[in-house]
Amino acid sequence: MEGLPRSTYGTMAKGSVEDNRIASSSSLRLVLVGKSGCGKSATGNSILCQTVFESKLGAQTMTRRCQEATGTWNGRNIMVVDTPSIFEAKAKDQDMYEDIGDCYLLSVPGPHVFLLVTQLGRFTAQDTVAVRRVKEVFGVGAMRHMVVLFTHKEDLGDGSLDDYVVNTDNHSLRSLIQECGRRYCGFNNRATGEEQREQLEELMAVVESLEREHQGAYYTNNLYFDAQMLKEGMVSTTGLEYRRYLAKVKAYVEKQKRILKETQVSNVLLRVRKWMRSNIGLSAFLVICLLIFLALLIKLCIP
Ligand SMILES: Nc1nc2c(ncn2[C@@H]2O[C@H](COP(=O)(O)OP(=O)(O)O)[C@@H](O)[C@H]2O)c(=O)[nH]1
Ligand SMILES: [Mg+2]
Repeated sequence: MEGLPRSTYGTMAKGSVEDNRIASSSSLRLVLVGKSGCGKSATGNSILCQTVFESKLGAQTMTRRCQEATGTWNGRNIMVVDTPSIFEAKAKDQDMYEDIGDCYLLSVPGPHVFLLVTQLGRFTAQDTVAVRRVKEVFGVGAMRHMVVLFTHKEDLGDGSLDDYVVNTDNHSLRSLIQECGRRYCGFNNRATGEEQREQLEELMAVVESLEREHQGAYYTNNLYFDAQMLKEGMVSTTGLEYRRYLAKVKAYVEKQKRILKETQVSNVLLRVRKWMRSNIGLSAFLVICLLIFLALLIKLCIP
Protein backbone atom coordinates (compact mmCIF):
# COMPACT_ATOMS: atom_id res chain seq x y z
CA MET A 1 0.00 0.00 0.00
CA GLU A 2 1.44 3.34 -0.96
CA GLY A 3 2.40 5.64 1.86
CA LEU A 4 2.82 2.86 4.36
CA PRO A 5 6.24 1.96 5.72
CA ARG A 6 7.96 -0.78 3.72
CA SER A 7 9.26 -3.61 5.84
CA THR A 8 12.25 -5.71 4.92
CA TYR A 9 9.85 -8.02 3.12
CA GLY A 10 7.12 -6.28 1.11
CA THR A 11 4.82 -3.88 2.89
CA MET A 12 3.37 -4.34 6.30
CA ALA A 13 0.06 -2.54 6.41
CA LYS A 14 0.07 -2.76 10.18
CA GLY A 15 2.47 -3.86 12.89
CA SER A 16 6.03 -5.03 12.38
CA VAL A 17 7.78 -8.23 11.43
CA GLU A 18 8.52 -8.86 15.11
CA ASP A 19 4.89 -8.31 16.19
CA ASN A 20 3.85 -10.70 13.49
CA ARG A 21 6.22 -13.38 14.71
CA ILE A 22 4.85 -13.19 18.23
CA ALA A 23 1.25 -13.27 17.03
CA SER A 24 1.86 -16.12 14.59
CA SER A 25 1.41 -18.86 17.17
CA SER A 26 -2.21 -17.96 17.90
CA SER A 27 -3.42 -16.04 14.88
CA LEU A 28 -5.33 -17.38 11.94
CA ARG A 29 -3.29 -16.80 8.80
CA LEU A 30 -5.06 -16.30 5.47
CA VAL A 31 -3.36 -15.76 2.10
CA LEU A 32 -5.36 -14.17 -0.73
CA VAL A 33 -4.64 -15.69 -4.12
CA GLY A 34 -6.16 -15.37 -7.58
CA LYS A 35 -5.88 -13.38 -10.80
CA SER A 36 -5.55 -9.58 -10.79
CA GLY A 37 -8.74 -7.56 -10.49
CA CYS A 38 -10.84 -10.39 -9.05
CA GLY A 39 -11.20 -8.53 -5.74
CA LYS A 40 -8.43 -9.91 -3.49
CA SER A 41 -7.63 -6.60 -1.79
CA ALA A 42 -11.33 -5.73 -1.41
CA THR A 43 -11.88 -9.16 0.17
CA GLY A 44 -8.98 -8.56 2.58
CA ASN A 45 -10.62 -5.29 3.63
CA SER A 46 -13.97 -7.01 4.13
CA ILE A 47 -12.37 -9.68 6.32
CA LEU A 48 -10.60 -7.09 8.46
CA CYS A 49 -13.62 -4.72 8.35
CA GLN A 50 -11.32 -1.82 7.51
CA THR A 51 -9.70 -0.34 4.43
CA VAL A 52 -6.08 -1.41 4.73
CA PHE A 53 -5.39 -2.74 1.23
CA GLU A 54 -5.73 -0.51 -1.80
CA SER A 55 -8.51 -1.82 -4.00
CA LYS A 56 -9.49 -0.09 -7.24
CA LEU A 57 -10.76 -0.93 -10.67
CA GLY A 58 -8.02 -0.44 -13.26
CA ALA A 59 -6.22 -1.94 -16.23
CA GLN A 60 -3.50 -3.05 -13.84
CA THR A 61 -3.74 -4.20 -10.26
CA MET A 62 -3.26 -1.57 -7.55
CA THR A 63 -1.39 -4.07 -5.39
CA ARG A 64 2.31 -3.81 -6.18
CA ARG A 65 3.85 -5.74 -3.29
CA CYS A 66 2.80 -8.41 -0.83
CA GLN A 67 1.22 -6.84 2.20
CA GLU A 68 -0.05 -8.12 5.48
CA ALA A 69 -2.53 -6.68 7.90
CA THR A 70 -4.10 -7.94 11.08
CA GLY A 71 -7.47 -7.70 12.74
CA THR A 72 -9.60 -9.72 15.12
CA TRP A 73 -12.68 -11.84 14.78
CA ASN A 74 -14.54 -13.14 17.84
CA GLY A 75 -11.46 -12.41 19.94
CA ARG A 76 -9.09 -14.26 17.64
CA ASN A 77 -6.27 -12.57 15.72
CA ILE A 78 -6.60 -12.79 11.96
CA MET A 79 -3.68 -12.08 9.71
CA VAL A 80 -4.37 -11.51 6.03
CA VAL A 81 -1.67 -11.50 3.35
CA ASP A 82 -2.64 -9.72 0.14
CA THR A 83 -0.70 -10.58 -3.00
CA PRO A 84 0.23 -8.73 -6.23
CA SER A 85 0.14 -10.31 -9.69
CA ILE A 86 2.12 -13.49 -9.04
CA PHE A 87 -0.60 -15.83 -10.23
CA GLU A 88 -0.67 -14.76 -13.88
CA ALA A 89 0.79 -16.58 -16.87
CA LYS A 90 3.07 -13.64 -17.71
CA ALA A 91 4.52 -13.29 -14.19
CA LYS A 92 8.06 -14.57 -14.70
CA ASP A 93 10.77 -12.06 -13.90
CA GLN A 94 12.98 -11.57 -10.85
CA ASP A 95 10.40 -9.28 -9.18
CA MET A 96 7.98 -12.17 -9.20
CA TYR A 97 10.39 -14.35 -7.22
CA GLU A 98 10.86 -11.50 -4.75
CA ASP A 99 7.08 -11.21 -4.40
CA ILE A 100 6.76 -14.95 -3.84
CA GLY A 101 9.59 -14.77 -1.31
CA ASP A 102 7.80 -11.90 0.47
CA CYS A 103 4.54 -13.83 0.52
CA TYR A 104 6.27 -16.74 2.25
CA LEU A 105 8.05 -14.45 4.70
CA LEU A 106 4.84 -12.66 5.64
CA SER A 107 2.87 -15.86 6.16
CA VAL A 108 5.45 -18.00 8.06
CA PRO A 109 5.24 -20.64 9.43
CA GLY A 110 2.47 -21.22 6.86
CA PRO A 111 -1.15 -20.21 6.26
CA HIS A 112 -4.17 -22.02 7.64
CA VAL A 113 -6.14 -21.08 4.54
CA PHE A 114 -5.54 -20.00 0.96
CA LEU A 115 -8.49 -17.95 -0.23
CA LEU A 116 -8.81 -18.38 -3.98
CA VAL A 117 -10.67 -15.23 -4.97
CA THR A 118 -12.70 -15.19 -8.19
CA GLN A 119 -15.47 -13.00 -9.51
CA LEU A 120 -18.87 -14.66 -9.50
CA GLY A 121 -19.94 -15.60 -13.03
CA ARG A 122 -16.51 -14.78 -14.50
CA PHE A 123 -14.44 -17.89 -14.00
CA THR A 124 -12.18 -17.70 -17.05
CA ALA A 125 -9.00 -19.31 -18.41
CA GLN A 126 -7.04 -16.74 -16.35
CA ASP A 127 -8.57 -18.15 -13.16
CA THR A 128 -7.54 -21.64 -14.23
CA VAL A 129 -3.99 -20.31 -14.80
CA ALA A 130 -4.12 -18.72 -11.33
CA VAL A 131 -5.03 -22.08 -9.73
CA ARG A 132 -2.14 -23.73 -11.55
CA ARG A 133 0.21 -20.96 -10.45
CA VAL A 134 -0.87 -21.43 -6.82
CA LYS A 135 0.17 -25.08 -7.13
CA GLU A 136 3.49 -24.01 -8.67
CA VAL A 137 4.18 -21.39 -6.00
CA PHE A 138 3.05 -23.29 -2.88
CA GLY A 139 2.93 -26.93 -3.98
CA VAL A 140 -0.07 -29.04 -4.87
CA GLY A 141 -0.78 -29.72 -1.17
CA ALA A 142 -2.00 -26.12 -0.86
CA MET A 143 -5.27 -27.26 -2.45
CA ARG A 144 -6.13 -29.09 0.78
CA HIS A 145 -6.18 -25.71 2.52
CA MET A 146 -8.03 -23.81 -0.18
CA VAL A 147 -11.40 -22.09 0.05
CA VAL A 148 -12.95 -20.55 -3.09
CA LEU A 149 -14.28 -17.07 -2.41
CA PHE A 150 -16.66 -15.56 -4.97
CA THR A 151 -16.74 -11.76 -5.03
CA HIS A 152 -19.65 -9.69 -6.45
CA LYS A 153 -22.07 -11.90 -4.52
CA GLU A 154 -24.70 -9.18 -4.97
CA ASP A 155 -24.96 -10.26 -8.63
CA LEU A 156 -26.81 -13.36 -7.42
CA GLY A 157 -29.82 -11.20 -6.61
CA ASP A 158 -32.35 -13.50 -4.96
CA GLY A 159 -30.53 -16.65 -6.14
CA SER A 160 -28.44 -18.82 -3.86
CA LEU A 161 -24.71 -19.45 -4.17
CA ASP A 162 -25.23 -23.19 -3.63
CA ASP A 163 -27.62 -23.33 -6.62
CA TYR A 164 -25.14 -21.37 -8.71
CA VAL A 165 -22.29 -23.74 -7.86
CA VAL A 166 -24.39 -26.88 -8.37
CA ASN A 167 -25.82 -25.69 -11.70
CA THR A 168 -22.81 -24.04 -13.30
CA ASP A 169 -21.86 -25.48 -16.70
CA ASN A 170 -18.31 -24.15 -16.30
CA HIS A 171 -16.34 -27.39 -16.23
CA SER A 172 -13.15 -25.80 -14.84
CA LEU A 173 -15.06 -24.19 -11.97
CA ARG A 174 -16.82 -27.45 -11.17
CA SER A 175 -13.55 -29.35 -11.00
CA LEU A 176 -11.94 -26.61 -8.88
CA ILE A 177 -14.81 -26.74 -6.38
CA GLN A 178 -14.43 -30.51 -6.24
CA GLU A 179 -10.65 -30.27 -5.82
CA CYS A 180 -11.22 -27.86 -2.90
CA GLY A 181 -13.52 -30.31 -1.12
CA ARG A 182 -16.59 -28.13 -1.95
CA ARG A 183 -15.33 -25.33 0.31
CA TYR A 184 -16.61 -22.01 -0.98
CA CYS A 185 -18.43 -18.86 0.07
CA GLY A 186 -19.46 -15.52 -1.38
CA PHE A 187 -18.70 -11.88 -0.53
CA ASN A 188 -20.23 -8.62 -1.59
CA ASN A 189 -17.25 -6.42 -0.91
CA ARG A 190 -19.44 -3.33 -1.07
CA ALA A 191 -21.50 -4.61 1.87
CA THR A 192 -21.40 -2.86 5.21
CA GLY A 193 -22.86 -3.38 8.70
CA GLU A 194 -24.98 -6.48 9.30
CA GLU A 195 -24.54 -7.84 5.75
CA GLN A 196 -20.74 -7.59 6.05
CA ARG A 197 -20.80 -9.27 9.46
CA GLU A 198 -23.01 -12.12 8.20
CA GLN A 199 -20.87 -12.93 5.18
CA LEU A 200 -17.76 -12.89 7.36
CA GLU A 201 -19.46 -15.31 9.73
CA GLU A 202 -20.20 -17.63 6.78
CA LEU A 203 -16.55 -17.52 5.69
CA MET A 204 -15.35 -18.22 9.23
CA ALA A 205 -17.66 -21.21 9.49
CA VAL A 206 -16.02 -22.68 6.37
CA VAL A 207 -12.54 -21.79 7.69
CA GLU A 208 -13.22 -23.35 11.10
CA SER A 209 -14.55 -26.53 9.54
CA LEU A 210 -11.37 -26.72 7.41
CA GLU A 211 -9.26 -26.20 10.54
CA ARG A 212 -11.13 -29.02 12.31
CA GLU A 213 -10.50 -31.24 9.29
CA HIS A 214 -6.76 -30.56 9.63
CA GLN A 215 -6.89 -30.61 13.44
CA GLY A 216 -5.71 -27.02 13.52
CA ALA A 217 -2.62 -27.67 11.40
CA TYR A 218 -1.60 -24.98 8.96
CA TYR A 219 -0.11 -25.58 5.52
CA THR A 220 3.65 -25.62 5.34
CA ASN A 221 6.47 -26.86 3.10
CA ASN A 222 10.29 -26.81 2.85
CA LEU A 223 10.37 -23.25 1.59
CA TYR A 224 8.44 -22.05 4.63
CA PHE A 225 11.21 -23.55 6.72
CA ASP A 226 13.81 -21.50 4.78
CA ALA A 227 11.62 -18.40 5.08
CA GLN A 228 11.36 -18.84 8.83
CA MET A 229 15.13 -19.26 9.19
CA LEU A 230 15.69 -16.08 7.19
CA LYS A 231 13.06 -14.16 9.11
CA GLU A 232 14.48 -15.18 12.46
CA GLY A 233 17.86 -13.94 11.30
CA MET A 234 16.13 -10.70 10.20
CA VAL A 235 18.42 -10.44 7.18
CA SER A 236 18.17 -7.40 4.92
CA THR A 237 16.94 -7.70 1.33
CA THR A 238 20.42 -6.86 0.03
CA GLY A 239 22.31 -9.51 1.99
CA LEU A 240 23.86 -12.71 0.70
CA GLU A 241 21.45 -14.81 2.78
CA TYR A 242 18.51 -13.09 1.15
CA ARG A 243 19.91 -13.76 -2.34
CA ARG A 244 20.38 -17.41 -1.38
CA TYR A 245 16.80 -17.47 -0.17
CA LEU A 246 15.56 -16.06 -3.50
CA ALA A 247 17.51 -18.77 -5.33
CA LYS A 248 15.69 -21.35 -3.18
CA VAL A 249 12.35 -19.73 -4.02
CA LYS A 250 13.14 -20.02 -7.72
CA ALA A 251 14.31 -23.63 -7.38
CA TYR A 252 11.18 -24.55 -5.41
CA VAL A 253 8.84 -23.06 -8.04
CA GLU A 254 10.75 -24.75 -10.89
CA LYS A 255 10.53 -28.09 -9.06
CA GLN A 256 6.78 -27.76 -8.53
CA LYS A 257 6.37 -26.95 -12.24
CA ARG A 258 8.23 -30.16 -13.14
CA ILE A 259 6.18 -32.22 -10.70
CA LEU A 260 2.94 -30.80 -12.11
CA LYS A 261 3.99 -31.61 -15.68
CA GLU A 262 4.98 -35.16 -14.73
CA THR A 263 1.67 -35.65 -12.91
CA GLN A 264 -0.18 -34.38 -15.96
CA VAL A 265 1.63 -36.84 -18.26
CA SER A 266 1.06 -39.79 -15.93
CA ASN A 267 -2.63 -38.81 -15.59
CA VAL A 268 -3.02 -38.91 -19.38
CA LEU A 269 -1.28 -42.32 -19.54
CA LEU A 270 -3.50 -43.62 -16.74
CA ARG A 271 -6.62 -42.47 -18.59
CA VAL A 272 -5.43 -44.14 -21.82
CA ARG A 273 -4.75 -47.38 -19.94
CA LYS A 274 -8.15 -47.25 -18.26
CA TRP A 275 -9.85 -46.66 -21.62
CA MET A 276 -7.92 -49.54 -23.24
CA ARG A 277 -8.91 -51.89 -20.43
CA SER A 278 -12.58 -51.09 -20.78
CA ASN A 279 -12.45 -51.30 -24.61
CA ILE A 280 -10.17 -54.31 -25.11
CA GLY A 281 -11.61 -55.29 -28.54
CA LEU A 282 -11.35 -51.81 -30.01
CA SER A 283 -7.88 -51.29 -28.48
CA ALA A 284 -6.61 -54.56 -30.03
CA PHE A 285 -8.05 -53.50 -33.40
CA LEU A 286 -6.37 -50.06 -33.16
CA VAL A 287 -3.02 -51.62 -32.19
CA ILE A 288 -3.20 -54.03 -35.19
CA CYS A 289 -4.06 -51.10 -37.53
CA LEU A 290 -1.11 -49.15 -36.13
CA LEU A 291 1.24 -52.11 -36.66
CA ILE A 292 0.02 -52.60 -40.27
CA PHE A 293 0.45 -48.87 -40.91
CA LEU A 294 4.02 -48.97 -39.53
CA ALA A 295 4.86 -52.06 -41.59
CA LEU A 296 3.59 -50.35 -44.76
CA LEU A 297 5.53 -47.22 -43.94
CA ILE A 298 8.75 -49.17 -43.44
CA LYS A 299 8.17 -51.07 -46.71
CA LEU A 300 7.64 -47.79 -48.58
CA CYS A 301 10.76 -46.18 -47.09
CA ILE A 302 13.10 -49.13 -47.72
CA PRO A 303 13.49 -49.60 -51.49
N1 LIG B 1 -19.48 -4.54 -6.88
C1 LIG B 1 -18.41 -5.18 -6.37
N2 LIG B 1 -17.19 -4.76 -6.69
C2 LIG B 1 -16.12 -5.42 -6.18
C3 LIG B 1 -16.29 -6.55 -5.33
N3 LIG B 1 -15.07 -7.00 -5.00
C4 LIG B 1 -14.17 -6.22 -5.61
N4 LIG B 1 -14.80 -5.25 -6.33
C5 LIG B 1 -14.18 -4.23 -7.16
O1 LIG B 1 -13.31 -4.84 -8.11
C6 LIG B 1 -12.22 -3.98 -8.39
C7 LIG B 1 -10.88 -4.73 -8.25
O2 LIG B 1 -10.74 -5.13 -6.89
P1 LIG B 1 -9.33 -5.34 -6.21
O3 LIG B 1 -9.60 -5.65 -4.77
O4 LIG B 1 -8.41 -4.17 -6.45
O5 LIG B 1 -8.79 -6.61 -7.00
P2 LIG B 1 -7.35 -7.33 -6.87
O6 LIG B 1 -6.52 -6.85 -8.03
O7 LIG B 1 -7.64 -8.79 -6.99
O8 LIG B 1 -6.79 -6.97 -5.54
C8 LIG B 1 -12.36 -2.80 -7.44
O9 LIG B 1 -12.95 -1.72 -8.14
C9 LIG B 1 -13.29 -3.31 -6.35
O10 LIG B 1 -14.04 -2.27 -5.75
C10 LIG B 1 -17.62 -6.96 -4.99
O11 LIG B 1 -17.86 -7.92 -4.25
N5 LIG B 1 -18.64 -6.24 -5.54
MG1 LIG C 1 -5.08 -6.09 -5.04
